[in-house]
Amino acid sequence: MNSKATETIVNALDRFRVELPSWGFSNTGTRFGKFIQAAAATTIEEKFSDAAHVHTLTGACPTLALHVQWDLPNGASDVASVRSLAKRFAIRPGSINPNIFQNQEYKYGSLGNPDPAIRKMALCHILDCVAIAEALGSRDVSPWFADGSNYPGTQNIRKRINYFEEGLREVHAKLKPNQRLLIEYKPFEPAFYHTDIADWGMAVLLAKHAGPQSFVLVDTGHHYQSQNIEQIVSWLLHTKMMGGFHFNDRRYADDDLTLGSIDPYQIFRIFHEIRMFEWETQSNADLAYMVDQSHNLKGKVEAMIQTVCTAQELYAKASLVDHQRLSALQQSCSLVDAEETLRGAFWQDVRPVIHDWRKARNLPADPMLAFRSSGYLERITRERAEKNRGGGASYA
Ligand code: RM4
Ligand code: MN
Ligand code: MN
Repeated sequence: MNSKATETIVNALDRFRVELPSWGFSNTGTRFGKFIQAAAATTIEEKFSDAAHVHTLTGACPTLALHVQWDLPNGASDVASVRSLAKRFAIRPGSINPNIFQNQEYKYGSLGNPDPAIRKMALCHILDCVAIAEALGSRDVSPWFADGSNYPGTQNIRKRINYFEEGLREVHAKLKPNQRLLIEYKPFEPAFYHTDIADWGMAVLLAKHAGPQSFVLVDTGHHYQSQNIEQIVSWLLHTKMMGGFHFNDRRYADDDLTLGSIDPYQIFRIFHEIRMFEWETQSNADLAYMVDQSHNLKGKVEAMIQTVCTAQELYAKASLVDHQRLSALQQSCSLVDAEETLRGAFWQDVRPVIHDWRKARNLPADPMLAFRSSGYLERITRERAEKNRGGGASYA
């Protein structure tokens, strides 16, 4: 690789940060049950510890996304202890995720529920999350709504749009100037007939209605098969509505598999559209890159290290695209050469440069190898095995 390409990758990696999800370290399951891992994190302290370990090895994940009900079960009264954990493990709290899907009350929805008392309950919880985010210095509040229905005719879709418009507007009104509301969409699961925020168009309209600090969150697993996600990303960038990502991979539905395990070219294409946008506009897209994965079979920490390394590789590859050249080829409709310019970057082996970048930043050249020889897994397995035998009371 020539020195210009090396420099491009180094600059890209110096910038690239990806947030880890606290729930990616805990025992999560499928709708058929959970497989328990002896080393899984069951406390917020253990989640911080695991995330810090991944950050120490990769240098790319300084923040940890928190799910309020799982990580701060006592709400605002847990803020002080989260702050001290953040300090102790040198990991900042990242996006704050309300939980408006797990309580029994939310059987027929949260902000979209026909019952005003339940809508109010959901709103109060999200507002608590806004306050928690502020207290923790987190910029993004990112609710995901499981709201929807399973059977045709059973809910008034338009009434529910109104409820969402009202509720999200009230949430927006409570944001501090530096905060953002990221609205995530998902076309299926747990609701299987309609979900209230099914796609990026609905998310954009709701975000616009809520106010200027609302943006869309794209979870790569939340699309129908064969949907062109990078086109959605391009639209969101163009309309300044792109807020951030939940990265994962999928083969069928919201599988939450490790990033790039099924279709690395898909993630590369997303990164490419972002890099190309930044090159054309000479601006920083300012997106929250976050992981949202559930590791049922792979070891939790290993899966996360693998994910972060894959994200770095694909981001580095996307940074290698010759934008000037590609732009000219697109303009002249030189199809094969344009496509080869993109594909050529994808097929570059960026790993040697990434190894050197790591060494230059005092990071282990091979984070997975370093993890396996660190003794960390053996230690947490010893310390946590007993607790994990019970399976844990909470979902994550
Ligand atoms: C949902 C969605 C949310 C995540 C939950 C656990 O499918 O992706 O972002 O918080 O799963
Ligand atoms: Mn998600
Ligand atoms: Mn999901």
